[in-house]
Order: sequence, then C-alpha cells, then structure tokens
Amino acid sequence: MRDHKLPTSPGFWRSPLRGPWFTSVLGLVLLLGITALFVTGLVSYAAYNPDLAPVNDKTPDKGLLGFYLFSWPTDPVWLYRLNQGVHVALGLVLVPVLLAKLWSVIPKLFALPPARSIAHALERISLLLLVGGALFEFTTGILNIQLDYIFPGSFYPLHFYGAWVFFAAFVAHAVLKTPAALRNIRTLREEPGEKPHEETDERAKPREEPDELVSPNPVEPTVSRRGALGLVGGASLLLFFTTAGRNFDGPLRETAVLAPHGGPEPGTGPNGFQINKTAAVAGIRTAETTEEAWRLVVTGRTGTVRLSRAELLQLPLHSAALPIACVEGWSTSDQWWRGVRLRDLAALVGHDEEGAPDVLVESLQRHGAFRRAALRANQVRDPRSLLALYVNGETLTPDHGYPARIIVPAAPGVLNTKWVAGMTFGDL
Ligand SMILES: Nc1nc2c(c(=O)[nH]1)N[C@H]1C(S)=C(S)[C@@H](COP(=O)(O)O)O[C@H]1N2
Ligand SMILES: [Mo]
Repeated sequence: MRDHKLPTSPGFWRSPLRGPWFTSVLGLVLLLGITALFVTGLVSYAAYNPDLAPVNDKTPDKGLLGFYLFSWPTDPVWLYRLNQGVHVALGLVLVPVLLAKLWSVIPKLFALPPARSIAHALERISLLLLVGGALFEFTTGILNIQLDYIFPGSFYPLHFYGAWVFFAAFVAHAVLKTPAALRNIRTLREEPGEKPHEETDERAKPREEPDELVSPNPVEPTVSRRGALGLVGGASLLLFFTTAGRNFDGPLRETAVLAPHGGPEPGTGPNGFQINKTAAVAGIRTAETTEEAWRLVVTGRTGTVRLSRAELLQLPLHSAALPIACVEGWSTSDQWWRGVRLRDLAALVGHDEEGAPDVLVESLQRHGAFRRAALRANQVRDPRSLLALYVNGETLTPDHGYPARIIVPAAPGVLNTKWVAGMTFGDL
C-alpha cells in the first residue's frame, strides 16, 4: 500500500463528498456567476467615464482593454446603483461556492508527477492563473468594500488588470471543462460511489478510468452531497441577507450586520443617509466654507465668474430625486436634491448656444483620491444634474458637502464631488 500520510497521495484525501458530480455542479454555478461578475465589473468600470483621463482614469495604459468604453448614460437614474449592487452582492454570494469548488479539487493541487506531458504542464500553469486570479479578485474586492479603500488609489488598476488575467484563464478553463461537467451532472449519481446510473447507460459508457477526485479509501459520509451543496447555498444566502441591506435606507439597512463601513453612522433626519468621508477626514475647515470665505470659481469659454452661496441661491433652483451609489456596493434610496443646474452654470461662462461641454470639478479638499472628478457633456446637459445646495429640504450638512456638491443621475458616487470649489467647462 502507498503511504497515505502525504497530501501527494490520493489516499490522503478521504472525504466521500469529493467527486466529479460535486465539482461539476459547483463549476457550473461559477460559470454563470463569474461571467455575470465580469460583465457587471466591466460595466462598472465604464461608468467612471475613464476616458476622461487623467482625472477619472485610475488605470494608466489600459490601452486595448478600454476598447468598449462609451459615454455613460444618465438614464435610468438607478443604473449604477443596480449594476454595482449586483456586482458586489454576487461577489459575496459566490465566496462559499468558490471555496467549496477549490476544496473539492484540492487533491489535484498536490498530484504527482507535477507534469505528465507538456499539455498537462500547460494545464497546471493555467490553473495557477485561474486559482491565483480568483483569490486575488475576490480578496481585493472584499477588502475594498469592507475597509474603505485600503489600497489608496491603486485598487482600480489592481482589480481591473486582475479581472482580465483571471477571466482569460477562466474562459480557457470553461472551454475545456464545461462539456464534461454537463455530461457529469446528467449521467452521474450524486451519492458516493458515483457509478453511472446503470451499467447499461449508453451515455455513461465512455467513462472508464476512476476519477482522480474520488477518494480511494473514503471515510463514512456524515452528510450527503446534496446536503453539502445545501450548506454552501445556505452560506451564500446568509451572506446575501446580512449585506444586501446596505442598498436601502431605514430599518432594512440595519440588517446589513456583516457590512461594516469606515464612515460614521448616517443618523436620522433629512441628511441622515450614508456618508462616505466626513468633512473632518477630508480636512475641510469650517473657516473655508463660511459665507464670507467660500466662492465657487466657474471657468469657461468667456472667462471666469466667482459666486458666493448667496449668489448661487439667486439663480434658478431645480430639484431632482437621485440616489447615491458607491463602488463599495452601498447605496441610498432617492434623495431630494435642490440646487443649480450644471448646464445653467455652463451657460454663465458662455456655453449655451452650442450646448454644455465636459467639466472638471475640483473640491476644497487638498488631499485624497476623490478631490476632483470629470463629467461628460451628456451628464452636464442632463436637467437633473445639479450643483446641490439642499438635500431633502435642508441645507447640506458639512459631511454631505456644504456649501455645494455635485449630484448626477446614474453616476457612480465618486463623481458626485463634495465641497466643490471650482468648475472648469471645456472639452476634456
Ligand atoms: N471631495 C470629495 N467628494 C467626494 C468624496 C470625497 O472623498 N471627497 N467621496 C465620493 C464618494 S466615493 C462617494 S460614494 C460620495 C458619497 O457621498 P455622501 O458621503 O454624501 O454619501 O461622495 C463622493 N464625493
Ligand atoms: Mo464611493
């Protein structure tokens, strides 16, 4: 008998759950789930209008990988909220599935000899990219939503390039394995032993060699394969119901016990919705936001105008009900914003007849990743895009961007610059 004490020996792995049926079911769930994650991830990236480089683009040299970018629309207003909510919720829900899938194939990781042929060697190298890529993408994503940008400024390129490397390896793996996985769930029984349904089952005939995933000396099962899948699904549901509440205001938000956030508790009242970064953290001093001190500097084709908050309040004010949706996967319900249309500000500096162009918005904030952001012409022209002065009938609080903040329909939260000090209109 061979030594069963080493992980390189098949006999070392004794769970009766392992086998092609179990691995195939998990693999097919991941095939659908990870494809949806990739697509929502790319859409999320497009929402930044990363072509407004170098301001919005956090991924220098994206080159061909930016091939699909388009001007992000402003309708429907919940577009980014939904896409990012799905991206983050799906990423969390797939964690137990991914872990179970990796667990189910772990004997293969240790299999000797390291390579039986060139093709086998290539396959194992591609698996390193696949497993490494998956762990990297899930880890960077989860750190970002839980710890509020622990990689200052570098999360975007890491998660973006990682996604392409991972997805390339994922596609290769899916092309190789999906046909067998589909055959396995059709022809194999889920229970241990994993013999074909009947010795006479025609479809099952071609499978001759014993599968390397099946333990040669399994221990007694303590749970059926279906039961094990149920546990994985249960863990996924638990993650969903303890995090998804971050996309709603009010009591539902309290259900998101597993989704701590760096920001303070939003509190109650008209300004009682989530705060990404407080004025104190952003280094905004009260002295710079007083009526005497603060001026909005608007620059465009015909020059520069400076407006106090009182002067802004003399301009036509408009309202729009819009959510704030952060890349971290939290969002608020619609809030009632009131302020000056961005396109009216553009008109003040000579951009009325030919229509408003792009705009670069800069904050009072001196340090940090989000002190400025660029908006596309289509966003500036939308009548619901505002330089907000009020929210839900009250003056903005310092933490929500007093004296004035940007709010744009369907845009990622990060483009809604707070504590605005300057706006420069012109093609970017
Ligand atoms: N100046 C400035 N504006 C900013 C930010 C910032 O850190 N500094 N954070 C942005 C991000 S990432 C989000 S999600 C929204 C959050 O707005 P809120 O704090 O009012 O909810 O503000 C955006 N505007
Ligand atoms: Mo954000």
